[in-house]
Amino acid sequence: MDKSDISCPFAKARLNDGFGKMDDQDDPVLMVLRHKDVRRSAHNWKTFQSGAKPGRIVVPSEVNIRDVRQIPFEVDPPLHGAYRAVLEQWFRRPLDENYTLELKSQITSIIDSALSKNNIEVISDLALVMQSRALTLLLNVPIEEAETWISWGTHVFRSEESAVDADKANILYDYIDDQIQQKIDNPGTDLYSQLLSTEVNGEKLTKEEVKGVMILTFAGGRDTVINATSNTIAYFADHPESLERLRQEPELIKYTIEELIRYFSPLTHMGRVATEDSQVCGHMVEADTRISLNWASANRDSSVFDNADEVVIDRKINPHVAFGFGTHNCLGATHARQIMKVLIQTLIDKVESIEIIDCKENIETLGDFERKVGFDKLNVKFTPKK
Ligand code: EMZ
Repeated sequence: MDKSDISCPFAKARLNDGFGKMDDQDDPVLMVLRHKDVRRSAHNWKTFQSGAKPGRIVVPSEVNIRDVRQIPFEVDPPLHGAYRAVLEQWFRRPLDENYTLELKSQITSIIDSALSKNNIEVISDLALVMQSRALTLLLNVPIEEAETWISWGTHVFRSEESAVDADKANILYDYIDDQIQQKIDNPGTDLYSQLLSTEVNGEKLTKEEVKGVMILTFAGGRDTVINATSNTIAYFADHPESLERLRQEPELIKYTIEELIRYFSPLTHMGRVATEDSQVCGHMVEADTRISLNWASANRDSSVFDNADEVVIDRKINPHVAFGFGTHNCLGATHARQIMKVLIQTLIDKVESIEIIDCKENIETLGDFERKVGFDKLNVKFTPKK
């Protein structure tokens, strides 16, 4: 087995039952495992809602550490669509030429610095730094702000002691409150100021709503982007032939990005709360209980993907659900894809090979299932292209 391999713990349950069960802080979750059922349940937002108590659709549940509703993630249609409509344009900025150029210069300097060292720990010294700096572009704030975010570590709610750490969450909330106040006093061209002047259904967004969007922007794209980029580096370490092939055929990069994201599925699953008694895959789901849409399992469903457990870098038909599915598909996906694209292009341009020196896997426990989502530590050595 290669170090970069990620096996799917749900294969048997997906085939046999179509669902898996787990407890989460005494609020059980029925995980929906098949691609078809995941898409169908995601589509059925009336029965499986996102607009439950803030924090409850996240697994592990964040109800004990968060009262603020994340927007638009924890809002159902039609209000969801109204929020989404005003946010879409801003979150498409990663496609602008200047944005891409700045991202390119950020990532180039990170890879240059990795190349100049004997070895580098990818999670803290590369992926976290890259995610934080890139986020300054998404927020349109000075790059220096990234230093503060880097000091928070790889997850804004999780710490070594706890999967939902209230003290840690409060650091983020206080920071965002403070930033919002600063932008009320001195508006600029950043995302906070933009949101503060935005109207939804004829009303200006409140401070609470702006905070809800900002918490999501900080939390949603944090460990997910870190996992996607660090797993990408591990993958190319194990598969120099893929790096070489992309050097020869760069037109394949767009397929490779989707395929890596399918294979890694950086976010294992996302919950919903049933508004009425119903059924999923022949299993009873009672009103006010939770299901989860298991993107990681759906993405390995062999009735949809040939060689589902392999990375096929030129896979052309790829209906993966790693960015979710339906109304709630990921708002940050454009930014995430752009980071992946620039990272891969930079590796192609500058790196001959990557060697994994040692690593520690990051394993999630979901009831009886254990899933590798990436690494806690990944020490590698980069060799420059001649
Ligand atoms: C939530 C979630 C969003 C949650 C797309 O995912 O990401 C998780 O990492 C956060 O903990 O609050 O933002």
